[in-house]
Formats: sequence, C-alpha cells, structure tokens
Amino acid sequence: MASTVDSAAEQLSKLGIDGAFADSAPNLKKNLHLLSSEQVELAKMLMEMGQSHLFEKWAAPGVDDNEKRAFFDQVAKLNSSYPGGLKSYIKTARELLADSKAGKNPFDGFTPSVPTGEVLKFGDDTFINYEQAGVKEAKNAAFVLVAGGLGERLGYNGIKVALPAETTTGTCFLQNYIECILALQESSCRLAEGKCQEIPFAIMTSDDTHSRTQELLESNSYFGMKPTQVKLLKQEKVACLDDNDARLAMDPKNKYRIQTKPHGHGDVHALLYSSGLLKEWHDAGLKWVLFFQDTNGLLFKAIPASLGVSATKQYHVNSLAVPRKAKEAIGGITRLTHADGRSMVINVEYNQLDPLLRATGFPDGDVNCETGYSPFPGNINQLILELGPYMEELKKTGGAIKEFVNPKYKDASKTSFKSSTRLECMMQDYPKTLPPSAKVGFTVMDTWLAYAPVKNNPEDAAKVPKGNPYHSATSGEMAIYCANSLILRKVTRVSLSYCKNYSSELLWFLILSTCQAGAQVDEPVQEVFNGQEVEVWPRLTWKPKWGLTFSEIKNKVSGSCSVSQKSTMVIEGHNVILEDLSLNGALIIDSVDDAEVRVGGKVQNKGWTLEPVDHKDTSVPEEIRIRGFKINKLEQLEKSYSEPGKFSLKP
Ligand code: UGB
Repeated sequence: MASTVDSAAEQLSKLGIDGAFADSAPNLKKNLHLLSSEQVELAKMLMEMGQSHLFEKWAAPGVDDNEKRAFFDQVAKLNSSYPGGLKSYIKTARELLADSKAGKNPFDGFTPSVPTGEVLKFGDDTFINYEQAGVKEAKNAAFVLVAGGLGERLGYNGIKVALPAETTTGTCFLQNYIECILALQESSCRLAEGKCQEIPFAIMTSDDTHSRTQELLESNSYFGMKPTQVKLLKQEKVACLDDNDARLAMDPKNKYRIQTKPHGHGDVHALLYSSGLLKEWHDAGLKWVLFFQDTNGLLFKAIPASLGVSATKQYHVNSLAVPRKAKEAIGGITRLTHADGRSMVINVEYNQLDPLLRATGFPDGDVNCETGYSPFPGNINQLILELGPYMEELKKTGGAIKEFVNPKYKDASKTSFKSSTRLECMMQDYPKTLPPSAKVGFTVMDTWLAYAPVKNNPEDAAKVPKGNPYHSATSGEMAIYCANSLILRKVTRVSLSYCKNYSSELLWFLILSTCQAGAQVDEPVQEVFNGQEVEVWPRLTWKPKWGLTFSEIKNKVSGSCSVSQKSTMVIEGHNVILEDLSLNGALIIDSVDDAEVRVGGKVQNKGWTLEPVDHKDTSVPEEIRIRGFKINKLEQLEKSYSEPGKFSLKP
C-alpha cells in the first residue's frame, strides 16, 4: 500500500489517470494512498464508469479511513458477485434504463397466444400414471428452494419458511418441504428396490434470510434430513441506481456505502452454477432439478405428477401452472411468436401481460374467458429442469438471466426517480435464452391441489377484489384443509369407479359394500377471519410419509369413513390405516414407522374449534394473528404408538 499523497499521484499516472480526470474526484485523489492496488483498480473502473459522485463526500485522509476501505470491500463484493462485474452491471443498467425511458416494449415484435400444455385432473388414470412415473424419477432429482425474499407484501417479521403452513400441527413451511422430499426419497427408493441415493436439497438465501434459515435448520436437527443433504447458497444484493445514467446510489445512512437491493430469484441459476453444485449433481448421475418458492403449502401434492410429465415428455423445462383469474398477481404462461418466426413459451409477468395483449390486437387486454379464468395459465414458479441440457446452457451463460428494470419515475419526463431502482431477474426467465429446439412445456393442475401461497398481509388480502384469491396466511391454511378433505373424498370415490369396472353383476353386488365405502367428508362452512371470507373444511392433516400420492393415500383408507365439518384429524404415523372410521371431534394419531395402526369405530368428542382473533391484537403471537384465528383445543382422542407391531384403535 502506498503511504503518501505523492505516491498516490504516481499511481494515478501509472494507471493512466490524467490530471483532469483525477481532479474530477479530488476527495478520492487525496485518499488514494490508503488503498491497495486492487482497490485503486476498482476506483479507476468506477471513475471510468461515471461514478465520481461516490467520492464527493469523502473526508480528508485520517478521518473515517476504515470506512473508506470498507467501501472498497463492498465494491469488490459487488464486482465479483455479478457475472461480468460492476462495469457490466452499469452498462446493462444504462441500456435498460434508456429502453425504459423510451417506453420500449420488451416484447416488441412478439404476438402473444395461448399455448398448449399438459392439463391434469387429480385422480384420473393419466394423473395416477404420471404420479407413478414421477415417484420413480424422484431418486434422480435435486430440489432447490428460493428463499431469499423478504416478503415485504406479507409484512411478517420472521423468515417466511419459518411460518406455520397450518396451525393444527404448527408445521412450518420448511419442515413440510423437507418432510415431503424425504417421503419422496423413501417412496422412490422403495420402487428402485433400495438402489437409490439421498435427494439433495439446496436453499437460496440472502442477507435478509440466511442466518435465520440456518438457525431454523440447526435448532430442529434439519427436520430429519441429513445436514450434508442440505446446502445453503447465499445470493448477494446488487447496487441501486439513482438516475438514467446509472449513477450508483449512496446508502442514505452511510456516505461510505452503496445502497443495495435484492436482484431477484433469477440469481439462483448463477449461484447453482458458480458453486459447483450443478456439476456435483450431474456427476452423481442426477437428471432433474426442481425449483420452488417459499410459502406454498400445497406444492408437493403436485410435484410427483409434474415430474412424471417431465420424464414422460422429456421436457427440458416444465413450468407448473394453475388456472389463473385475469389480472391475478401471478405471471401468465404465454406463447410469444415474433414477426421473424421465432417462438417461445414463457412466463409473462402479470404487470406486462395486460399491456402486451392490448398492444397486439386484444383491446380488452387480460380478461377472463367463458371458463371464468384467463386463457393464460398462471405460472406458480415451480420449475422442473432437465439437468443435462441445463448444465450445457449454463456453461454458455454462466447462469446470467435476462434482467429488467422497473424505475418509479417522478413525472412524465422520466428524467428522475421517486426512489432508487436496480436491475432484477427472475428464475422463470431462464428459457428466454434457449434455442428453439429446446423442449419447453408446462403442466396445469387444479389450484386447490397445487397452489396456495402466503404473500399478502391481512389488510391487503381483505381488499382483494371478490372472486380473486387472498394469498394470505388465512387462505393458505384453509387451502391445506380443503385439499386434504377433497383428496380424502376423491381417493374413496375412485374406489367406486374401480368397482364399476367389474363386469359381473353378482360380483359387483358382493363387493359393493366394500367399494362404495368411502370417506364422507362434510361440506365446508363459510367464515370470516381478518376480513376474508373463507371456506372452513374439516382440519385434516397428515405427514407426507403417510401419503404424498393418490395411490399411497388410497391404500391407507378403506371401508366406510365419515368426517364431520367440525372435525380435526392429525396423522403423524407412516402406517396408519383408516377403516370404517366415523369422526366427529378431534383425533390425533402418532406411531413409529414399524407400527401398523388400524383406526376405526366412532370417535366423538368436543374437538378443536377456531376462535377469531384480530390481526391487530398484539397480545396474540404474530404467526397466529396474521391468520385471524386461533385453535381452541377443547377435547381430543390422542394416541401414540411407540413400539413396532400391529395395533387397532376402535373406540
Ligand atoms: N426470492 C428470492 O429468493 N430472492 C429474491 O431476490 C426475491 C425473491 P415473491 P412474486 O408464484 O405466486 C413470483 O416475492 O413477485 C424468492 C413469480 O415471479 O413471492 O410474487 C422468495 O423468497 C410470478 O411469476 O414473488 O412473483 C420467494 O420464494 C408468480 O409465479 C420467491 O422468490 C408468483 O411468484 C418468489 O418471490 C407466484
């Protein structure tokens, strides 16, 4: 490190910085002797990229010197964590900001149309076959959770993956995800007759979520997963931009720091690539990478079938989608065809779909069709990529994803911003750089089965236009009970249709009593929690190892079962069989994996009730009050089987 102002001047000349240039940042010039040669190089790069304002408020040497060095530590990090470095970031930002100012449509020349994809119906033969194919393939899969988002819309103080998905058991999203992956691993391994490996699980975190995610895992023994199976990859934030010249924004609280903001979930591709994880997975013979988001308590109900679709159709990219209400805040899967003949199936973000349609001959924009839904299926950002082609593509791009910028302008002149902006990227934009030969498909499933994210705070959820989903903690929890109730109904209904396949009338009569048997799950009642009207179904929950697929669940329910609306059922064991069970109250069953427990007879008690609470009532824990109700455990039948063996519970 140079020690005098003179040697700094020498360095300036060695670096080819002329007097006038150096004079444009006099405060930097005075402090250059504090910097290492690498830091001087970074300073030069910043100057060349028109960032001299960053040094305007620097104090004279001797004051805040450590802060000045820390500034360059930050610059070095921003430089190394962005593909192509800060120079490339600033250059891209200028181009994108100029396009934005000019009102350039990123889809210029493209015409949207409704794409065709695989539309699945839960429980029919196609669905069951895809599920089987998916379970078989799961042993060749790795899972990636993007969990770097702060969840500003939700306004929850903790990390979102720590939030209970439902409060009957209090299982948080991360625990649910891990238990689902482990259940899939076990089922897939069973099909492969033991020839299998552990399914790797990577979690992308950020400075906002990293340490709390790590703590959550460590304090819960990784929820049963081997610690070596889980890898945390931290994404870095990117520099904020103050104006159309892409001048980097100073941190309002520290004149020696650049303000930073999240770059978006698209970072996951570059991180998987640069960390070497993709190569590791590829070398281990894995074939699929499944990406998912932080707060969808239903998503693993849709994973086996959608993985089966990928494997059967050999999709390089498969996006999971649900029917989408027009203007609903989820992206629309769209076919874009360019005037020059290019065509791709891609997510068009919700704020872009409507203007794109209006600009291309659809004067009403994004509207519902006769089905009551937008013709463009909703992207739920659960992506399945085939690892081989994915690796090949990333070798070319390094994982860089096409970015966008969304400045909030002060006025129509578009010359200044209300607040700083930054470049962002989205993981679902990965297919944008793929060649036309790439097999890009999608799979649509019913919303009740696949999608119930927790994104909106109670106030905003209560203002959602009628008919559109709340996407709140309240609706997310109710959706789990609804899905489990419908699944229980459906697995037993199929027993009936199987029965009808028998041609002999006599045989049909003989087996009718068994087959017709099914779970009579009562209809829900309507209730209002935190200003949101929701359907309250019986509160049915089970561990993923009890049943993740249609066939697994069907094998665990037999005879004639009934469940009243006021009921709660928690199945914690693997081998619990419901047989002629009549439930009107609360039933909690836990058992070790080697115990087989047949549960039947009449369970009648006061059960567990839902008591409304106000989201503003701070005497109630935040996790509870954001859903607008708490559970009152009045009375239950609770049994735990801790020894291997065969048991029967028939009260
Ligand atoms: N996330 C990160 O890991 N890092 C980041 O920098 C930002 C986010 P949001 P949004 O399925 O409902 C997405 O904020 O805006 C993680 C899709 O773009 O919930 O609602 C974060 O932790 C949209 O097309 O995303 O939009 C979370 O897990 C639609 O599919 C995930 O990224 C929509 O989700 C998503 O973050 C949806």
